[in-house]
Amino acid sequence: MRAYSEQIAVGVIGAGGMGARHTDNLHARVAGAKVAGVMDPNLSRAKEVAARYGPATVVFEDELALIRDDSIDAVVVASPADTHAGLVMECLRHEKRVLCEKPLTTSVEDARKIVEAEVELGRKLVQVGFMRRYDPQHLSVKQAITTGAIGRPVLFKGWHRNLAAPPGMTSEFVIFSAAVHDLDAARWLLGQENEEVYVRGTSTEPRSDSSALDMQLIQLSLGGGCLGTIEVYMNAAYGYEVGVEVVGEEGTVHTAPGGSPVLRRDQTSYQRIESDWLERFQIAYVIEMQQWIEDLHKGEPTGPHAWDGYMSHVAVESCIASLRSGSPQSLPTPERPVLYEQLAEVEK
Ligand code: ISE
Repeated sequence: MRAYSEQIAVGVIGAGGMGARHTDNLHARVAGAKVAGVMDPNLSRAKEVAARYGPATVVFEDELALIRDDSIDAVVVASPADTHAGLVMECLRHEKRVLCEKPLTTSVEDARKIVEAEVELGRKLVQVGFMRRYDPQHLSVKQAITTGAIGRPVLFKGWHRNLAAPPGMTSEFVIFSAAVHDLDAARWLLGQENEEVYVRGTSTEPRSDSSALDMQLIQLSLGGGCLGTIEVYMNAAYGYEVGVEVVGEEGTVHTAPGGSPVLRRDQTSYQRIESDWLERFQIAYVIEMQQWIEDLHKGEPTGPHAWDGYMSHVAVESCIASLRSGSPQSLPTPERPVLYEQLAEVEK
């Protein structure tokens, strides 16, 4: 395994909104690392982002060249979802640690191959960008559950709203790109696996510019007798909002709405609502990156691992099957390799 110097040299693939957010955080808000390389198929965009960090940041024209380059210690993958599997596998071939944005892959088979490759290596090199696991509000909810403050959890309720759907959004995209976060949050917060899903959707057409099902409701059954609902609405129009409530036998815990101050005036209360995930989860992205870098200095990453990425995709695939068939779907129960002992290792 590579020995890192004081500053881990990170190469970032993808210089769009998410990639640039990670490079900015690495450069300005995270200790123990530097942005050593940036790659984006849009070369001028890559150059523009790299220029923020000075001449020592190399612009790569090829993502495989970045992964293979000896000067790059670890990789962040923030490119489009369908490129993730190939890039993560290449990192594993070169035994480089990789923080891959969600979803880990776009198929269960590819996620399984990543798990098998790690098991073969006998080490966890992959972390998946489920940033909610680092969000202080979600962590407080998790703490209330694990300390027993609400008693045995019986119901998970998640809501997830986007200001406006991206162009070309499909009904499947809503599940694999958006609901994947909520499916992971349910199993992580409750410490239970998703067992059955039932998904229905509706389209806000003609208000929305496509007939894709931009509002979807997922009903869940989890191990341990817990039920759940997840609402994903891609064209909510008023802002970006993510929230969760867990109802227990002795109480309930939920995230609070927004982090902005509440202004009260003229018998009215005002609070700004964030516009997107970059704004809502900025603190979570910084903590996620800082923790990942600290973990790399110490040893193995402690965040959501390849098995979590795989299990989230198992749930995604079952949700897509349910949406298409109109009936509930039971999730398969693959055996967890010993490499991934705990259901959820991020307790911080
Ligand atoms: C987007 O792709 C993300 O990754 C965000 O985290 C998620 O909240 C949003 O719904 C997705 O569209």
